[in-house]
Amino acid sequence: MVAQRTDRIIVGLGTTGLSCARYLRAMGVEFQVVDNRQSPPALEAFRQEFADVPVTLGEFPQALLNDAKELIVSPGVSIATPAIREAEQAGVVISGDIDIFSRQVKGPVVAVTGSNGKSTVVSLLAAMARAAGLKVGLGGNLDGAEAAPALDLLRQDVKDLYILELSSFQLETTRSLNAEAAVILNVSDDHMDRYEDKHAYEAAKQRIFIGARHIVVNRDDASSQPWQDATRVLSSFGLSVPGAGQWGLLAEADDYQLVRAGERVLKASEMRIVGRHNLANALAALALGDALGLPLPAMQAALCQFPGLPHRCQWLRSLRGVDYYNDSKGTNVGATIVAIESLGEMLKGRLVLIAGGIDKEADFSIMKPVLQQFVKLAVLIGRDARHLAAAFKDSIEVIFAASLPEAVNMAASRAREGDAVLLSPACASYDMFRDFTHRGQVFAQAVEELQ
Ligand code: UMA
Ligand code: ADP
Repeated sequence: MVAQRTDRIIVGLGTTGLSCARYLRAMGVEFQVVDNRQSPPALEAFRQEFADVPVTLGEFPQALLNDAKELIVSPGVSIATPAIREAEQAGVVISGDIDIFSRQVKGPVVAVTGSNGKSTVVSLLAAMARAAGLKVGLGGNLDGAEAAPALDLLRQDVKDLYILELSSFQLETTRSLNAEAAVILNVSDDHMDRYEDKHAYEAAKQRIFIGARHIVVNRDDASSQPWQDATRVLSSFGLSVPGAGQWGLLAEADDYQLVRAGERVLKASEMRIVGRHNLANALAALALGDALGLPLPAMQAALCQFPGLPHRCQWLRSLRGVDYYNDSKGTNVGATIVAIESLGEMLKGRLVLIAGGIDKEADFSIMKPVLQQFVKLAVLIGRDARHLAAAFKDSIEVIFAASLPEAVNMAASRAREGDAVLLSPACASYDMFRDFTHRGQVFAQAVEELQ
């Protein structure tokens, strides 16, 4: 089908592109689709549902883009892509699914971004809101059976509350958001292959505060502060003793108390999720829930019951005194450092780390202290294994595996009673797997098959 000009063009035919198409069709709006890959993942599903809509694959058709009124750009496509920039300079509006969502949504929205902990915090907050009897729409960047791309949520019944996990990529194209409550949980290096520098990455994250009514900040991370409108900061969380109206921790004998100012809320040992990072995540969810007016008993009940998410420091199995953990969602250096620290502190022995994949131009040298303290061996896989090896080899022993199952076998043969094997790649998965979920599944299967 020859593509004639249309006002709206969806750029990218993955999960987001498909959700945009379904939404625009439901609204009776005409559109067409472009993707610079030859076989994008949602192509087959799209052709079945939208046989009448033109799809242009391969190099972006510049004239068609320049002639449109609006490009709805998927998060995987940078707005700095020359073809998108040129269309913008020709006067075309650049938007994205979150931008459309925020203009059309009928209920309050909570928006959560950050380098790590987003999925855990939005899932916890959703559990809290549901425990309080609210109907919740949960989605955005979040993956998994419980989540939906943002625009799919608008094709369901109206909800009492919408909770969105947002990536910096999604925020790039978001011009208005107007969240009831918004937070940048933390910032550490990620996606340095996509951004010119850390400032550009942080600037994308700052867009979460556009029009926000309550801003929650992390006292332990200056990057979570808004660059503008500091007067709208209403509450904070952190791993220190909190001031009035703030959330934090009190150290007790062998435990921690999660507290709001002087008021005790919950003991850390009452929660099923473990590690200092999860204390921060629980406090962030409490601060957001509080900003929304959720009752404390519902929030406490949800915190006690929340089992944690799969692929995040998930315990799989114990074999001959060795525990196996799946942290496939550890896709950047910051997440992997946290996984090593929180498991390393609990262990009698040491960790065998399985890492590697697409390095996103990260700086692995900052892992040196935790590697030296907790890790005895790294088994490296994937496209950029040698980059990781160059940074690791002065601290610990490094070996290479050709596949993840081979890495599991090598790790199992080297781990001794009291040690643990941890998959926390510090890298993206797309060189060897469909996504981090697929990588976690392959790991779990290989661990299951160990004799
Ligand atoms: N791509 C092209 N050409 C195109 C369009 C896409 O090469 O024309 C490539 C991108 O560079 C990318 C891949 O295709 O590598 C996927 O891009 P996409 O925009 O089509 O992605 P979706 O399938 O729509 O999934 C996106 C999020 N993925 C990314 O931002 C890469 C999903 O988050 C999210 O669940 C989904 O939208 C629904 O909102 C996943 C993710 O990995 C979990 N996110 C990153 C992260 O958390 O670190 C940001
Ligand atoms: P995200 O959605 O931002 O990727 P997740 O909640 O899925 O975050 O957690 C991914 C991984 O990041 C976890 O397995 C853990 O290793 C690490 N992590 C989780 N919470 C935090 C935090 N608050 N600070 C640093 N690292 C964290």
